[in-house]
Amino acid sequence: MAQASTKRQKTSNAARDQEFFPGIGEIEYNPDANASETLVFRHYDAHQEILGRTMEDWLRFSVCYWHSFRGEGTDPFGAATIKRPWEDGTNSVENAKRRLRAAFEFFSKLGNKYWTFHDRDLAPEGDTLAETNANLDELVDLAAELQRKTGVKLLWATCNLFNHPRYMHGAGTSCDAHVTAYACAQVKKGLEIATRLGAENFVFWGGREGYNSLLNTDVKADLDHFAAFYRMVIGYKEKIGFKGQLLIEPKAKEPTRHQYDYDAQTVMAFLHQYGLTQHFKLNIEPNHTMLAGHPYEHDVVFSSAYGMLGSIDANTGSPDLGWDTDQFPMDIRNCTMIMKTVIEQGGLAPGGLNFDAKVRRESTELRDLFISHIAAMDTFARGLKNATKIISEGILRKSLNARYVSWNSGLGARMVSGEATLEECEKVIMERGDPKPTSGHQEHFEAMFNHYM
Ligand code: XUL
Ligand code: CO
Repeated sequence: MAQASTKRQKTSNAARDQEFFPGIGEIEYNPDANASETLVFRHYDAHQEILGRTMEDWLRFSVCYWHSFRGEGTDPFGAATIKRPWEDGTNSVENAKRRLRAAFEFFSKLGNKYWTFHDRDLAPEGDTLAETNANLDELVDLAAELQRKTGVKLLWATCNLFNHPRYMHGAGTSCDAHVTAYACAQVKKGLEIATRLGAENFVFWGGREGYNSLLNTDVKADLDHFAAFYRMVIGYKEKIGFKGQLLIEPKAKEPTRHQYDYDAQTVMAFLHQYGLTQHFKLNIEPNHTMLAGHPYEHDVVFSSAYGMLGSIDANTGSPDLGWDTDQFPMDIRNCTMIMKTVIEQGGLAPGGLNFDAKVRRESTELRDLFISHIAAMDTFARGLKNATKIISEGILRKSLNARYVSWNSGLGARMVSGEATLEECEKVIMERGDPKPTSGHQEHFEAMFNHYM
């Protein structure tokens, strides 16, 4: 008996000390690194101050668990290409724990302060909800210990309400109330573990919330049920005192033909329609924004304009492909546009920039996992610096304000305040005649923007 427990002790000590990324140390900042040195930060200097805040505080980088620690390089046409050394081919709790230790070693070396996960990425699903919850508790215990040791915090947790066959018709919008009840039970546990781990947000991405055919779908019933689901969520959140921000993540299509959370404007209209606006903000993923047929930064700008931008899934897609590719954001122009909006709204906290991105299935080495994150962090750091210049110099803003100057006084101001009437407008037009044509100067704006790249 004593021997067995000593042996078990040795095994768990060995597991604790195992290094999963040998040969890679803490990633350093070196602005002088040459082009081929991709395991260093050239622009992201965590403690450098910009506009009275550190880069780390502006950017609030987070690594996502599902792509970086559960992703194996599968795609709709191909099998796994990536084999990680911590995987033993089983879906056991033991394997899940080893994987989590590997993840925290990665976070500590990379230097991100946050992580995100789905409940089902973290721990294997059991035969019953009780068994599943017990598995989750074991993993959450370890996550709490690793968070304490490393100082890495939970940006957000979410429930996977789309993968299991039970959710094939939807979760919060299923035609079967029993299924929605299951989703509610799962979210109850999700909110409990999020509370336990101090999550700063809790995300809802409605993977199966949508329709494939309007012939078998009552869209009004679905949306009423969705609102009822969210009301129960708010009730429990308040009951247990979960302090995090609730976030909804829009996506236009995939996996369903039409997703109810199509884009930022659709989600804001839904929340408004059902009186839920004050309880939620949005988690915007630009890759999804492009699937809705919008420019990269569109939903970030729209949600921010209405005070609803809560957090960002920092990734990009290939619009030429047209499906959800979850690539690492590497485009300096795009990241500048995002950071311009983030600075203008005074920051993202309690949200952050979560890399909901995966290495390409051909990028099979462990170092690729580091390089992708480092390069994306550097791209956002450049975006932050560029946006800071744009905002500090104020030249773009001045030109923008000039375009709208007619609304600041006279009839424009009276229309905004509600004092003006159609009759008054008619009278003014009769007196003054047609408006003079004005130039939009789009190319002038684009040239000014390029000056800062
Ligand atoms: C799916 C997606 C999700 C959410 C969390 O496209 O982005 O990973 O971010 O469920
Ligand atoms: Co996402």
